[in-house]
Amino acid sequence: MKKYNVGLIGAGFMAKAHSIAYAAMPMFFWPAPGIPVKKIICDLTEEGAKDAAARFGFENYTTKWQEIINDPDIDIIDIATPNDSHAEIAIAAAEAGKHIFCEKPIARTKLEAEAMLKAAKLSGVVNMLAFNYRRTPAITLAKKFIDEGAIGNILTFRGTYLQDWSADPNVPLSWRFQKSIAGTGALGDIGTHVIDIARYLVGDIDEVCGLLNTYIHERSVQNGSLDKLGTVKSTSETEKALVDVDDEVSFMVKFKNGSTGSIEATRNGWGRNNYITFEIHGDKGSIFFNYERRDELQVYFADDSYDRRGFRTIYTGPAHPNGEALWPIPALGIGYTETKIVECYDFIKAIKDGEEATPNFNDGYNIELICDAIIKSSKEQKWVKTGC
Ligand code: SOE
Repeated sequence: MKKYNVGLIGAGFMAKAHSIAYAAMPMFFWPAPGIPVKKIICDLTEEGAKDAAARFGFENYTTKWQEIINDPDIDIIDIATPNDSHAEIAIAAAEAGKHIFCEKPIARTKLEAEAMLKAAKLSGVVNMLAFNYRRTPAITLAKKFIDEGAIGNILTFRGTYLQDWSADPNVPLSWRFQKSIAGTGALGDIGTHVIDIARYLVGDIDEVCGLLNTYIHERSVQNGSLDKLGTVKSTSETEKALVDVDDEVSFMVKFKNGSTGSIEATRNGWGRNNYITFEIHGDKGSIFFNYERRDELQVYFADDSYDRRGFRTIYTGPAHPNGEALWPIPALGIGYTETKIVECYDFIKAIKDGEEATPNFNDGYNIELICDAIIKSSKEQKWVKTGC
């Protein structure tokens, strides 16, 4: 079985998720399409990198990501750093002929995304973005039902991604609140996950009409670069700085196929944790999903006899997408980790088969076009074509 040497750049929350996936993927998918080998990890400081290597199971560590790119033994570059370094690392990786797995959103701007797409196309390396939620078996099942025509032609998509980790003004200013590092706020960080799901299930987006809001305009500067996602609070004495990204975004969409919809994302929605939901209405039925109950898919088929009509709950298990590889009993429990393991399998399989992975840099670029159009629409208060 072929081995693929991984160089992971970044050592935070996402590095943890990716490391688990590299280790666990062959335990779930056997025979595996290949065995990822955790070769080297990079963090900003010697201490951080050494610690990350020990914790996440890497053979080696460095503080210079360029060393990993230049290492001929490395097959895969995994980018799990904040958004401002995605473009530079990904372009260097593509030029060195390495396959690339990159955290979402692809970059800070459409220009950066375009450059990444161009570099990846030129080199022909497999490239993939970590929009993992579409790998939740219930969402993949929704896609299967839609493709089979089980709910007919799609009329509307209503999606949300609501979190509350930044609702408290005492949550300090991490990189996620800074335009120079993150590009945008809730829009790029979590709104893009729903855009990815909408594109996956319904199709590409032609036009948007959006509104961005920032509610907390300044926060205390965070100690250290690691994002603590609301788990630490600042004291009143700490130095304050401006938040220059959105806390919340809502927008209406017109899909290219004529369907319509709406999407909302916030990190300030008290009481909501990882509230990714969508309701899709077709002309023959409906589908509803809530990530906080991610083993379940709610479906309504209008073809059912009149006295039996109603939403029913399907608990995903062995009969459903990737079910045989995951757990043998429905509702045993799908988690964030399982979505990352399926994602890892699809990525390694694409490399082995010499095929395109999805979602890839082209998808990421199109999502950036959509984000750009939402920002323009919010500024100019009008519908804007995405150019996708
Ligand atoms: C923070 O909002 C965050 O960590 C996102 O960046 C991730 O993409 C999401 O999956 C969980 O929340």
